[in-house]
Amino acid sequence: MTETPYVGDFLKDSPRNWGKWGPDDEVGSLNYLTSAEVLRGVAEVRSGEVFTLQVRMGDPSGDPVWPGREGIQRSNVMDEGFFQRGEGVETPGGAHYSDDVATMYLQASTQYDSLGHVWYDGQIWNGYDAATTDGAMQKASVLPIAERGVVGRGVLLDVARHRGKAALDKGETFTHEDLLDVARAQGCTIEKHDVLVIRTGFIGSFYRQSAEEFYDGFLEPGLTYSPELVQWFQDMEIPNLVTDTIANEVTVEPSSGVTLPLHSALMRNLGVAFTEIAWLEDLAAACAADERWTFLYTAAPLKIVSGTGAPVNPVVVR
Ligand code: UVW
Repeated sequence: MTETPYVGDFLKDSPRNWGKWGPDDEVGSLNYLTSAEVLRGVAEVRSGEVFTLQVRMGDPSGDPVWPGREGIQRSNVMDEGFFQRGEGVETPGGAHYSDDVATMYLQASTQYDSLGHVWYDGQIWNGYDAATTDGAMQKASVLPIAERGVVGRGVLLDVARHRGKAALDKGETFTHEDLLDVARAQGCTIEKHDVLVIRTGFIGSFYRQSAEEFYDGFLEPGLTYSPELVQWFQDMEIPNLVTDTIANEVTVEPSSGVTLPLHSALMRNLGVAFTEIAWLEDLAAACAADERWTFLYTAAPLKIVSGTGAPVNPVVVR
């Protein structure tokens, strides 16, 4: 059996955008989303329909998360019962209120990863020392992405629908060539600087089965690494990859056995922003109904200082 290569060797000739936007950059390929790109997105709005792309947080039936993480733990620490028992602090005027406390993995819902979330060879995005992640991310945290916001032209590529499936199978892969085929079949084009929104149906399938079935032999479907795919992202200057999977790519790259190499090749090396666990079922149904697959994409993760990532509820207007 051949050994799985070290990711740094596997990606040794992979392109990088380090330094392209200066030595202090922390938002990477989001720099492609200039004001002109915002207006290109706005020009796609036709019907005024609005779609929110976050999954529910704290759903009693469970939240889809990477194995080993947990969904949000929300608990109520103030409610009418406190006031009835005389434990609530009454205020002049007598209005009562409720309070919740929550604990969560910042990657445990629809989220933006910080550009420094994944690394190898002791360096994160833009060449910052990986030691800057110790304790709290001093560089390339989610905060600069949150403060900037993400607005541009989005294009939905419905790979599941194209393959005639409610959801792709575990471990099922596709390439950038497949995305071009999907776009052709949908009658739309992927343009330079588009926010790529890719539907696999996988997160939708989480809500139709038991957690045991969903996590059994955990192997998400998704984009799979090739040097050509990485070069295509580089040539197309893609700012943001959004998918309805937990990790935006096939869990294990089948030919090498490397886990999640696109996190390194696209996020760490090119500075492509990753948005994961997106809810795309409603948007995809609307796009299929009137065969319009492009829209205004807007998003801003929470401004969590030093965050490795942050929850987000992207808003699409079409
Ligand atoms: C991992 O870090 C494993 O994945 P994600 O990008 O989904 O947080």
